[in-house]
Amino acid sequence: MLTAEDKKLIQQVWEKVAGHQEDFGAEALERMFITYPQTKTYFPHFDLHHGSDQIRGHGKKVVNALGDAIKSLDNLSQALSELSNLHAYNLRVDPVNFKLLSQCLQVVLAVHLGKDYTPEVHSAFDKFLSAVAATLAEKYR
Ligand code: ZNH
Repeated sequence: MLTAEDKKLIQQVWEKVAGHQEDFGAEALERMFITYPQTKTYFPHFDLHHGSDQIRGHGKKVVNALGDAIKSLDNLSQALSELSNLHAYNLRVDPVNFKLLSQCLQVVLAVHLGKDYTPEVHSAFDKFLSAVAATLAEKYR
């Protein structure tokens, strides 16, 4: 569960992400594809070369979706309902992959936010990304 303090930290950190959605998203995806190559199998239709338009475009969508979720931290299920349907019924992404992308997102935030990515922020973000992953996976059966 996210505490009131966690929610505050997440919202504060997100102000620093503003303007970098595409860069951060693309970097997280590239890290995921290189570190966990099995994740590439979900994107056979993408050009996975460094800096490709598809990676940048998709990275931006993912980070913006997280930004929308951050506006609804008290109601993640509702905020992510459509994405949850998409991942469960259409994309059928194995939920283990959500953890892998979350890891990569954390590394990107740590690299770019430096000392602002305190252990408290890390902990809050870890809980948030776990909650997002749980929500995206809740319709699987
Ligand atoms: Zn996902 C899609 C988000 C994870 C795979 N995604 C997507 C989108 C979004 C997202 C927003 C778009 C939609 C539309 O267009 O409508 N994701 C997300 C998030 C997360 C995720 C937030 C977490 C955090 N995914 C994921 C993973 C994977 C995936 C892990 C694997 C590995 N997705 C995917 C795919 C798609 C998506 C494949 C489709 C793409 C295209 O474009 O085709």
